[in-house]
Amino acid sequence: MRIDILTIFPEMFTGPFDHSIVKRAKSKGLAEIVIHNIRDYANNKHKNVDDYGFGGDAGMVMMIQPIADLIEKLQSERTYDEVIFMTPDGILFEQSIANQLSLKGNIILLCGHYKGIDERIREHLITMELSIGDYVLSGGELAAAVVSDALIRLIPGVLNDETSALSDSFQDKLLSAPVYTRPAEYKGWKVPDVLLSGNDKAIRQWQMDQAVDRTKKRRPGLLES
Ligand code: 6GU
Repeated sequence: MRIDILTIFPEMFTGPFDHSIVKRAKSKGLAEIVIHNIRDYANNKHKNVDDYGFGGDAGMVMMIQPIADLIEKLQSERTYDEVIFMTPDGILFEQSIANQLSLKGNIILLCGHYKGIDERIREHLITMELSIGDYVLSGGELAAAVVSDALIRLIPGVLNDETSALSDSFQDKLLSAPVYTRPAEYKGWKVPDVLLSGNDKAIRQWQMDQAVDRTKKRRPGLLES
C-alpha cells in the first residue's frame, strides 16, 4: 500500500512513522508513505497556499491551485483508489473503515487547515472525507497519522501471529480482555487464577466473558450495533 500525504506542515510527520509496527511495514516494503509539501506547488511569487474567503467571513481558505496541481500530478503517475480529505465534518473513522481501506493499493490523504479548503476541491477532486472524532484539531495532520497507522497494521504480512489484528479491540465489536505477564504476584496483586490453570478452554471462556463484560460497562453502544 502507498499512502501520499498532502500537507503544509511536512515536519509534523517526522516521527510517527519511524517506530514500531509502521517502521517494520515500511522496511519490509509492505507500506510506503510519501509526504508532499503543498507549498512547493504554489505557482505565485510568495508561495501562498491560502487566501481570504469570499463572502466577508473572517478567516483564510486554502486555495485550489497548489492542491489541484499536486493531486493531478500524482494521479498522472499512478491510479489512486481514494483521495481522502481529513476534516472534522467527514464520516467518522472506525475499525470497519480501516479494514476496507487497508485492502486498497494507493490512497491520498489531504490535510486541511485554516477555515477550510475551497469547496471546489472537495466537489471535484475528493472521493471520501474522514473525521477521527467529534473534536476539532488544529489541522488534519494528526488525523492523517492516526488513519495511516490504523491502515498499515492491517496490511497482510505486517503483523505476525502474536500481534494478530484479529484479537484487536473493535475487530469483533468487543473491547479486548485484560492481559497479564510475570510475575504471577506483585506485592499482593494477583493474576486471575484461571490464567495460571493451564486449562485452555476455561481461559478462552474467561477472556470472552471479560471482553463482553468490559464492553457492556464501558461501551454498551458497541454491543447494540
Ligand atoms: Cl480529520 N481534522 C481536524 N482538523 N480536526 C478533526 C479531525 C480532522 N477529526 C477530528 N477532528
